[in-house]
Amino acid sequence: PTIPSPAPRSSKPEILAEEIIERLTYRIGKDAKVAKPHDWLTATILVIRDRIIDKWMESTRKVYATGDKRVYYLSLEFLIGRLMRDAVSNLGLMEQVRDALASLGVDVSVIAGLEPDAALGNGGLGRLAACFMESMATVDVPAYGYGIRYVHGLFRQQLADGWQVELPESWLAHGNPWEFERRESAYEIGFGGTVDVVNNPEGEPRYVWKPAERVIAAAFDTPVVGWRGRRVNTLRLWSAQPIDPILLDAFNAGDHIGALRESNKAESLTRVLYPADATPAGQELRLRQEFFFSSASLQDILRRHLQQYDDFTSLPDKVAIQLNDTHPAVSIAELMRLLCDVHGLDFDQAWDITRGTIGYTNHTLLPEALESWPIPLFERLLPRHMQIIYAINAKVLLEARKTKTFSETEIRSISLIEESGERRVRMGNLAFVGAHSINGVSALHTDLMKVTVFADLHKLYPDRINNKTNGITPRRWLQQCNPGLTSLIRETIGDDFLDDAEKLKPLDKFANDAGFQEKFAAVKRANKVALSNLVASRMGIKLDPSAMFDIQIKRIHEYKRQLLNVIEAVALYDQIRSHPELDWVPRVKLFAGKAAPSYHNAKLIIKLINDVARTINNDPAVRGLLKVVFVPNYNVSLAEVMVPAADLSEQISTAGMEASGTGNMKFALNGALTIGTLDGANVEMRDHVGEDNIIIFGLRADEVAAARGDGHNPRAIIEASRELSQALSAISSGVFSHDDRNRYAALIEGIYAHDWFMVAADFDAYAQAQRDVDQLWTDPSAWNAKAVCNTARMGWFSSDRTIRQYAKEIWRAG
Ligand code: DL6
Repeated sequence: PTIPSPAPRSSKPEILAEEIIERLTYRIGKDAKVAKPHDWLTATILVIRDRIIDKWMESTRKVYATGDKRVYYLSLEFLIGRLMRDAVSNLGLMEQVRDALASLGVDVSVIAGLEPDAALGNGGLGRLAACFMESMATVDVPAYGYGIRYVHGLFRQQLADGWQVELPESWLAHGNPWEFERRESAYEIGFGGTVDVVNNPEGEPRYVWKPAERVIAAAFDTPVVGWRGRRVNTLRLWSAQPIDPILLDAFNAGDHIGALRESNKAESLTRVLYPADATPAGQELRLRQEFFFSSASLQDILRRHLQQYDDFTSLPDKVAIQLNDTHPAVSIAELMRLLCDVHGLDFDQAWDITRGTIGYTNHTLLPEALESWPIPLFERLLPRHMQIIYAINAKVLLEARKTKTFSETEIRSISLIEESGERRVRMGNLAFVGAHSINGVSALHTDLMKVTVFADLHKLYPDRINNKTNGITPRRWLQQCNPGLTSLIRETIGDDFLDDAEKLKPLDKFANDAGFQEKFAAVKRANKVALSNLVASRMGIKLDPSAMFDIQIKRIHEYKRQLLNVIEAVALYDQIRSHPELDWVPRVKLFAGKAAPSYHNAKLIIKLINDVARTINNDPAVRGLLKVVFVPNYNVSLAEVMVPAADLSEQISTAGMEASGTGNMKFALNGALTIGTLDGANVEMRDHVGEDNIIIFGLRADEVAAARGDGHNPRAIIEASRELSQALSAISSGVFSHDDRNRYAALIEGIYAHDWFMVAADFDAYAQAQRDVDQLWTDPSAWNAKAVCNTARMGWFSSDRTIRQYAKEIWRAG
């Protein structure tokens, strides 16, 4: 039969309003007279969702019809945040939805604020995946994101007496109107068990894995709509379900708890997101999560491929799989298993297909962040995969030896198996050898990859490492979070930049235009007032919007050096008290970010910021010239308020340690000046915005490496800097911690003893750079000119550009 398509939907406010009432009544079962704000939110989302679905189906049909290559982005994290404003804005329905709701007596901004933040990620890596999803839809790449539907995303952070306390986050508690469960896309995932060998007279023996345990991976799909609704892609998140929801025999025998044991065990697989971003979780459950979502995604990908094509020879031409870090690296062994054991390909053919299909993105050089698994654990959980990894390793090592150019030390570093100490599988090496492309996320990071972690693998496969500098979606990080600035830019240079962020460039001409500067500053001030209101209502702290808002928001890490920032605050506090006669620039230092629950020093740094804040904010001698504020529970929605309100953006990592950073890009796009080291993407930001429009200080990556090798003497440096030694001794002697004078002694002793993160080494340069910033602030016209240049010149950092590069140079898709 010919099935008619639904009629196109009108976007007139009165029709939207009618539909909202219809959903409220028939889908939610509420009378408009008694509906609560969350009911209005759900009804509105359902109406928007319907408009997305039409385009979603169109996009899916199109790729079947054209045979275009599909891209699969495998990531354990998607930090997507709220979706409603994103979807409405990308569909171009902002005003219509606002008017429709207003006609029903509902304020869109009130209900939008009720949407839970989907915090299915820790930080940069997860947020990048979310920006990429939106950009892939925008630039018309047919793509699927694959990840885990965690019941509990990243923990909620509360402060108790200045200490971080972690509380569970439950974004799904009241349902999720965006998602669709796909009962037909469910796969069995095995763990443990044994491997049988079946001899095959015609070729290689066949291996049959007989897992001891099985769970079901069930698919939940969320549509991701690109700019102007051009294309809608799918974010498919897997949820673990038991094969038997209840063991009835056990239940009938009276073992009511035991009857649910299997079910609980299965569901626990996808219950929580691991809350550490730079240290591998190292626990069995994490490896289970990694395999669970990799296997489900690959089974789904192969099934879809076979629906359209006869065999897998065309896989590299029709499918690109991108591994977001090593978390999905076990996919390489699983794809080999599926191709060889399930679909009967021989090993070498499967290996060529696997490598032709897979790409790997590395996001960190921190040695402690590189994943590896103890062999006994890996072998017990994934016995067939362990065999495959040994076979791959043999192949790679043979290839290396054949060249006769590798020493035994280099061969050991290429090996997929760590042999010193406990034997472990190195997931970075597995990802490297199983991928045709290995990319870093900024130019500096990519260069360092070639000479550090992957030096020997790079020597063996010199054409594989390439760079794809990160980007951010300008829809969320300019248009939606900063509507004031967006309107001002539109009225000044027209609308071209909405479709191509590099078309922000013409704004440059207005950098020194007094009239434009005035409007630009007024927008910034309004954003600062909004942030001040948020801080006042959440924390009861009053901020002065005419002070400089100096903001550092990101995960708390020693290498990101929030400690350097707070030590400088202490030094400045001393200076203000010692020289009350000077014209100090009023500053508010704002911090926000979460620490991994097991990261002792990171949690101590949060406490230190809060201790310092209490002392400074309550000292009348400071006369409000300096305030320090730690805003709790940093998440995407909070960033959307803080980023547009910043005057100064702190990007001060130890050079060589931040792979890229993406917060740095968000701030600069919104007209903040960056104070930063030559690290990660700061280097390319300096090239784009111009060195007069960014404040760079401190050691470079090669100088850090040299200092570490050369016996850096922090004690001598500290003794030579009066400001630094006074600040450090104030902190370590308990000036800010009367209740526990020794609280910070060990933290500060680390700076004297080894200063691994170069806090002492960079302090004087940082403090001087801050005084230069103060000087600049006293000339508002010069400041604003630089701020405007930042906005005008940041278009290149759009994730649309990044995705186009991935599509052209890695995926050959789109
Ligand atoms: O590539 C996205 C993001 C980078 O911008 C950050 O510089 C980098 O730290 C982060 N990496 C991770 C993984 N582990 N660590 N650390 O989150 O990726």
